[in-house]
Amino acid sequence: MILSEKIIQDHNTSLLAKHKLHFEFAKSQINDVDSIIKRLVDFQVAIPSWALGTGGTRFGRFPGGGEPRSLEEKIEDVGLLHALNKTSGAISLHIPWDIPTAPKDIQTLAAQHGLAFDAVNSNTFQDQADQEYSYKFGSLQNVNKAIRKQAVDHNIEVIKHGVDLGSKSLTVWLSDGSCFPGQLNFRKAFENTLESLQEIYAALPADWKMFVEYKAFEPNFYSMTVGDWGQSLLFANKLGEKAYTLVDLGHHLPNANIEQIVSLLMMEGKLGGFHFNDSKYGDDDLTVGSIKPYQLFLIFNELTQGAQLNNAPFDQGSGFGWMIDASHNIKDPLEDLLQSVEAIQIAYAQSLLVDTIALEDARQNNDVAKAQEILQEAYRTDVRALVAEARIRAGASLSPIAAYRDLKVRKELISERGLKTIATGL
Ligand SMILES: [Mn+2]
Repeated sequence: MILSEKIIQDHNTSLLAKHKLHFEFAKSQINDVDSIIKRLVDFQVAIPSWALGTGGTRFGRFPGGGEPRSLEEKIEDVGLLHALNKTSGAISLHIPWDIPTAPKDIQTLAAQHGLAFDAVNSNTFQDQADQEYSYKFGSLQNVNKAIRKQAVDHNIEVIKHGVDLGSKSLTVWLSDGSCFPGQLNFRKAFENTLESLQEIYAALPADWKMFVEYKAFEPNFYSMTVGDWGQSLLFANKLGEKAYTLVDLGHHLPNANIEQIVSLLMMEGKLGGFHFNDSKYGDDDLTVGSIKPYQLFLIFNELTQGAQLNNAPFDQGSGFGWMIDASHNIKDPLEDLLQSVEAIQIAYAQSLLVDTIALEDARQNNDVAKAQEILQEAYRTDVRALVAEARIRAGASLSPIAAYRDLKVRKELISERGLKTIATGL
């Protein structure tokens, strides 16, 4: 299914009058709306191939209808999202779930939908049917050199698939760790992992980056070998200038101060990118901004300020990896992704409203209340009309979810693909 710009424009027509009223009001309240809108138009968030089907929990999975059955259909789904919001212009693939058998054809198809290929992701947290050794006791950390080599070779194969498609980065997330005290020699596990990562790093093309993603717990519940940003940064620093830390919002212990982590990683020039999602308890993979929107704003505030200080804008083409990483149970995945992208845009726009000079002045004078007021003034500003206006100017839908529903996208996907399809992936 393809949503043409004409269909989307026609759908916008009935919503335009109301939008104009909202936008005029926003313009009267907010300075320099055109520059904010331009930055919103330029900002793209990658969609992971595994978020297009219904996720599950260890208790069950309740697939929806019309889920993509192939890489081609996953690209088609991201194409639908991008047609609706013009902000989802990249797809992130997971190997071996999405091995491109005819990479040139896949590249052409993606280009037809206006999509680029974001980071490629390796998978050594599951055993595949055809692999020789099991990752039950870890992959890059494994005490057995042959198992480590198998995992290294897999990562190098993932890089090759990425090269074929025009990706520029590899994301490595390891489930490696231990479940019980005594199981693992922490130091040896770190050293083995470092040696394995160095072998993968050596296979990176010159213009590639490696993102080292961390996670505090799960599936290992006593220790994770890349368990927090400190461990990730340690690996990234030892690996070299092409290695970066990747922050997944759901991969922290409860109440971690993620915005502070972001600030310091940017100071070190080692923030590689983000996996956006939201959570209340653990790695819940809930819709971005659905639980802790103020935290999301504070993170974007650090990103915006860090980018200013580093003189490195983080919109399209900056080399940062911006991605949603979510896969949950009950919503239509495409509606969820539209909501997530919008939440990211809102937080980004609000962060651009912060009076950074006044904030720095308040900090310098230890004016705590003033500093808080400045941030909350930005956070409490309704920027939704700016986000909508950015979509109009980019040729997207004024209201992506309304268009998705009114144009009966899911019904059409079910009629094309069937009711009982299951996307490959988690
Ligand atoms: Mn992630």
